Amino acid sequence: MSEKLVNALVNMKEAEAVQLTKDLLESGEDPLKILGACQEAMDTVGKRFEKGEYFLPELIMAGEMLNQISDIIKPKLKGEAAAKTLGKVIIGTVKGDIHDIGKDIVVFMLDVNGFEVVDLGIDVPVQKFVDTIKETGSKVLGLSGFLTLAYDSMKETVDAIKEAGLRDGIKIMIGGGQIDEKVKDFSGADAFGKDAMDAVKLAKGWIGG
Ligand code: B12
Repeated sequence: MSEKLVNALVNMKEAEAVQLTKDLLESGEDPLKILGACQEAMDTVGKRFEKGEYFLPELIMAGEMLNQISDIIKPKLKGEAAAKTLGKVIIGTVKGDIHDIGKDIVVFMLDVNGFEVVDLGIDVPVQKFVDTIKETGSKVLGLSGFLTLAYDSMKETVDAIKEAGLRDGIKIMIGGGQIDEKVKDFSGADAFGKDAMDAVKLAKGWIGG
């Protein structure tokens, strides 16, 4: 059935995609697997966009469908700790990039797993990250990005944190669409996470006891 969901998303069948998500959840499917199917579908949508088969309206439509689906899924993503006891995590989509659906899922998962999340939103200037680390004393930073230009913004952010003398006190994880281990090495971050659960695992490994 998740194959059907992938097809509905790729073919912009909004009502069908929403219904299939509800059916999958009702039949007991793991919500994280449904998110995985969404990621797979978005890869195909992105490729069609690159090839000139899809245009901006399809990207926008894909974003809208994803937002609806994540709203349906979120209540099913249960966390282990309700109290925000594990520590603070700062997160934001880096300068020049406005993609936030993946980041918002990461924020949600960190939150339900017991972290206090400081979400700086999208297109976050380098200095804003530096200032927020100083203000909050947070020990973990998450950088999200989807565009190729986000690689440079991530590196600039990590460099600015170093220059401000804050690098030793903070662990930095990166993630989002096309981000991988190579971008981690290029940017100087500590770790790359492929999905929201990775973000939780990394943060727990660093400050979660
Ligand atoms: C939907 C979408 C949009 C929507 C975004 C809506 C929104 N509010 O976010 C809109 C229409 C606004 C959009 C705009 C653009 N987009 Co766009 N978009 C996409 C698309 C199809 C899906 C992205 C998405 O939401 N994925 C679904 C989420 C749930 O999955 P995920 O992102 O992978 O998230 C998970 C993990 O990555 C991880 N994660 C995410 N963040 C973090 C952070 C940390 C710390 C960790 C550990 C993990 C982690 O956890 C998440 C949950 O499990 C992608 C294609 C793709 N394959 O990603 C193109 C894509 C990213 N866009 C692309 C482009 C080109 C654009 C535009 C430039 C188009 C234009 N001409 O204007 C603009 C950019 C505007 C800007 N300055 O940012 C290109 C980028 C190409 C490139 N090399 O740079 C892509 C790859 C499409 C393509 N193949 O060409 N886009």
